[in-house]
Amino acid sequence: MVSNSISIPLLITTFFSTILSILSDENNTTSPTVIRTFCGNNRSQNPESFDVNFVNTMEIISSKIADNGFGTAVSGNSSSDPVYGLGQCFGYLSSIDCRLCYVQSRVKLPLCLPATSARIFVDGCFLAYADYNFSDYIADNSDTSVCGSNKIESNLIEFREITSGLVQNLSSEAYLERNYYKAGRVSVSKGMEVYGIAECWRSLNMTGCEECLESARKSVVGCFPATDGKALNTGCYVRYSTEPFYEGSSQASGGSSVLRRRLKVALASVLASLVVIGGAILWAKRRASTTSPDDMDDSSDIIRSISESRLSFKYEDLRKATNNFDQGNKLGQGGYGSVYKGILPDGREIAVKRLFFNTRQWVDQFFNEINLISQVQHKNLVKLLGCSVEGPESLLVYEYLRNTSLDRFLFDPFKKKELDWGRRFNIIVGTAEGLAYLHEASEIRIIHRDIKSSNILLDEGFKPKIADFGLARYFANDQSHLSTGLAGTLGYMAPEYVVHGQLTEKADIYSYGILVLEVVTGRKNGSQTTSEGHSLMSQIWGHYTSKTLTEMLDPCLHDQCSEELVLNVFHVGLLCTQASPNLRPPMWRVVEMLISKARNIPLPTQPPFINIKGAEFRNDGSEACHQFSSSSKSTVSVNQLSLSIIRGR
Ligand SMILES: *[C@@H]1O[C@H](CO)[C@@H](O)[C@H](O)[C@H]1NC(C)=O
Ligand SMILES: *[C@@H]1O[C@H](CO)[C@@H](O)[C@H](O)[C@H]1NC(C)=O
Ligand SMILES: *[C@@H]1O[C@H](CO)[C@@H](O)[C@H](O)[C@H]1NC(C)=O
Ligand SMILES: *[C@@H]1O[C@H](CO)[C@@H](O)[C@H](O)[C@H]1NC(C)=O
Ligand SMILES: *[C@@H]1O[C@H](CO)[C@@H](O)[C@H](O)[C@H]1NC(C)=O
Ligand SMILES: *[C@@H]1O[C@H](CO)[C@@H](O)[C@H](O)[C@H]1NC(C)=O
Ligand SMILES: *[C@@H]1O[C@H](CO)[C@@H](O)[C@H](O)[C@H]1NC(C)=O
Ligand SMILES: CC(=O)N[C@H]1CO[C@H](CO)[C@@H](O)[C@@H]1O
Repeated sequence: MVSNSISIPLLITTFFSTILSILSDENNTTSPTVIRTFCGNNRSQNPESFDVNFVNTMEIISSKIADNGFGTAVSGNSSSDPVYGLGQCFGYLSSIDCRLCYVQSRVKLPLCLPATSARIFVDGCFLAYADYNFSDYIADNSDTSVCGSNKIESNLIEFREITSGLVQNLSSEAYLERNYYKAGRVSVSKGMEVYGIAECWRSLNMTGCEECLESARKSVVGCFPATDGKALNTGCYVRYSTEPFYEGSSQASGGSSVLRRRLKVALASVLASLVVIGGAILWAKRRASTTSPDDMDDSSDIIRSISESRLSFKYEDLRKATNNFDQGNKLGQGGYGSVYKGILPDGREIAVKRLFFNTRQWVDQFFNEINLISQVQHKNLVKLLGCSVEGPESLLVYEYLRNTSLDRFLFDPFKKKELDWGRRFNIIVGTAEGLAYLHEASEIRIIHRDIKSSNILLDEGFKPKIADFGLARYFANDQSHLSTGLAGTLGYMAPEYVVHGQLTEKADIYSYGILVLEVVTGRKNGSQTTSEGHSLMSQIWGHYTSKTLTEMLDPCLHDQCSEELVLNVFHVGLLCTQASPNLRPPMWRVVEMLISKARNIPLPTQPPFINIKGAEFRNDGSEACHQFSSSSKSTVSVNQLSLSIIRGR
């Protein structure tokens, strides 16, 4: 159910996005293509802090690149997994295209994690990170060239001579340019033009740039007689092509199919503008509001129409509300971005999430998603108040909860005393209710994917509210968020999800089970192993089989509740973490088991897992997340219970 005031802008938005995709690409793929990704061979020793630094570095680069098409950054320090980064758009991109290209590279690059270094060449930009300062590096042994598969069929000798002349000229001139960028074209024969560019990263000095280009030139001419060649070097990029690949290159190339295409596109955009203007007028009339018809570019139009919705916040307001995203206001870091506390001019307290991914590219779909999620409301779900898409980055606005998150209490030796049995039980039940609602009762079926103690927020009365739900749907196609955001939460992930990528509600139920056991034992899974090296889960299972489960109860809770109740909760936790997804009860049943007085709950029959070689798997963690199908080292078979599972922190 969408009200009128929203549906019309959305309509326009959808329409516009269709037009935009036609404009930008004939086959409806708006993302620039990835030329090649190079992942380093070394793995990070400490993936969690490495990932955080990675994200911070990318956040800095994102803002620098938006300003001037180039940026370097470093986060962390030498003793704590520093991450250096460098990003640059090629000289021919407009600033909007540059951001789109950056987004594409930013989304794809984390697939290399936990490698300690990686770089990616996208058609239009470059992005790299490493655990050392590489900003003046010009070469390494992975430098290579990528040649097109089409070959020149006639005038081969002229082509060779003239194209190598062009490449020679460009690469010997680019380093003298202010921005180390030079583009040019020559005519080989009638009807055949060759276009080329040469460009260095701006962090190099002049001699470095000259050297790099010289080596790139040698490598790219090795592509002859391919019609397209690209040299991908550590410090620079050289390309030639018979296609006009850079902007501005096609204007003079008369008579070609390109020109005709441009014409068609121009016609389409005129038509589109007419329709949009018509739509806008209609909409403006309905809303009886005045919208200034200033000339903005296409994406601003989408954004403007969204800005009018009730869910929309002004970027500027949110920036002010959070005191310019002051570190002191930072509440934490979630799967999709960092969260800051803010106070609106009217005194309302809010939590503002800065998304890792700049969603400008998919702004319309994204907004649609926000619209849907904002309709999913339940007392145990954090309320989404709206978003901001018009500024330099995408922000989400949530209600603010006073008492931060469950982990801050549960794993703090002093604060955990505030969580008496009654509060803990309410948290367990409330979380189950919220999750049951997400799985079954909301209009859209939502699998949370990231249930863990830091995603359970607490209000003043210590009532639990689940945070961070819904977005996973939107980012579902991008496994990359797994490696950035979830790396630290692998301890909660169901074996079938980690290993086979099978994502159903059952994976949430597993995570919920881990959460329940953490809440009653007051221990974090994996953080406290006994001298014999037993994990929390195997300890619990051991006590369950020898009927001494109450010994695992958090000492703070002794004498606060009946043994029967405690055992009931333990059993629910164990039922939910059984290795076979089919044996885990659905959430509505969990709620029933927890609150019914009948206590006729089945007994867990299967241990959570048998931890054979947890340590070995650990380093493979984030890789396993996005390479589900690949045969990874681990030998896992859920049914045979011969599991080796990722260790928690
Ligand atoms: C889009 O077009 C490019 C070349 O024009 C092609 O390589 C690519 O496979 C196409 N993508 C899809 C999804 O069709
Ligand atoms: C990988 O680690 C080895 C040994 O620590 C080091 O010598 C090498 O330079 C590293 N390689 C990269 C690409 O970081
Ligand atoms: C560097 O990291 C160490 C260990 O995490 C920390 O104690 C120290 O304060 C950091 N130094 C700086 C300058 O950030
Ligand atoms: C990285 O190295 C370059 C050149 O040596 C230097 O200018 C730059 O400041 C260094 N960056 C950092 C973050 O140390
Ligand atoms: C390269 O530069 C030289 C000198 O400016 C010029 O004569 C020649 O035509 C150029 N070659 C190409 C292919 O642009
Ligand atoms: C330029 O950078 C290179 C490394 O890429 C370095 O070896 C050289 O000393 C630098 N030259 C100057 C003049 O700074
Ligand atoms: C819990 O901790 C143990 C030991 O640290 C580990 O083997 C297990 O994979 C962790 N995660 C889960 C989901 O139990
Ligand atoms: C850490 C924190 O903010 N704790 C607060 C949780 O809520 C209770 C009740 O409002 C406060 O007394 C605590 O200070």
